[in-house]
Amino acid sequence: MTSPQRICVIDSHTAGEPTRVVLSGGPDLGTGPLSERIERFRTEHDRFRSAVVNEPRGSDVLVGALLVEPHDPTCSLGVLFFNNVGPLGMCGHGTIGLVVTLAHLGRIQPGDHRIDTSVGPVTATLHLDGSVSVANVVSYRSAAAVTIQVPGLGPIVGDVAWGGNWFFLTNNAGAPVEVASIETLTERSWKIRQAVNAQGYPEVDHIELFGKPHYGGNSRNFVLCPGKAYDRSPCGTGTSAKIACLAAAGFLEEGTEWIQEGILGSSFRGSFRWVDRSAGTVLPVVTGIAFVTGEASLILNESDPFCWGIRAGI
Ligand code: PYC
Repeated sequence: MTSPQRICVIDSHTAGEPTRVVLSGGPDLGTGPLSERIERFRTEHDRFRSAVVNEPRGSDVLVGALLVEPHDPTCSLGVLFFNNVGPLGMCGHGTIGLVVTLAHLGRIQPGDHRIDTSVGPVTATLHLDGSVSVANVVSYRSAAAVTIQVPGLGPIVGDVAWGGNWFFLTNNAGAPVEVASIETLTERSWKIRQAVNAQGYPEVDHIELFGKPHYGGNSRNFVLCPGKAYDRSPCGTGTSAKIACLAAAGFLEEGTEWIQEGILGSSFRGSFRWVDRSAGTVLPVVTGIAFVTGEASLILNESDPFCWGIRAGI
């Protein structure tokens, strides 16, 4: 019998959305760009992903963050994000959680930290008050006001945008964007996602619905993630995609703050600067707070029938 594998993790939540940082015990993905290493992770180590984030050790909502050596020479660390169904591109809440985790461990100090990800480097700033700002990857709206015919719902108009992940964003939430509607919003978003994918946008794996803010923000969102879990936070990449759409539509000026509330009422503060105004590309900066919730060793015992997590499929 082989001895169990131990994986050292730190858990946190960012505006309610959990992150599990894998400090050690992860697979050796070799060297090279993180875009290549995430493919190796996807094809050769999927059971590790599932073991870390899925039940019985995790849950559908948990996002994993595997610390790796950076490839980009300007970065001091690298991270690969993943969730209950596969790898993620960037992850805003996860980056904030990672920075707070590393500060908790005494590994980083307030200031700027360049972090390599599978979709490009980002800059995270740990502020003296413990909040974290993430200057995300270049973001943009790729399609404006497209009409999607959603079976059972009818036509839904929305934008398609990149904010480190691909989003379809619509104001047509169909129900109040509040906790009591979570089930309805989930089912609606899932139908929209399937229709969006079938009608010309196979890359979209996050759906973002907007409604009225409750706590003085500019907007409130509901974000459905690729594995059908809703984001408890306002979603960092979703806020970036929203800002890119607002900028492209001329509804938000460079440097002006946008407060994005999430479904639980927690919020991220965002703003942007133009990268190329004529191309509609922006650099969004998203600020939020995270709290460490646990330090643990995960134990992977091959004789456990659920050693590699429960992958129920959706
Ligand atoms: O904060 O970018 C984010 C995110 C993506 C998926 C879950 N959270």
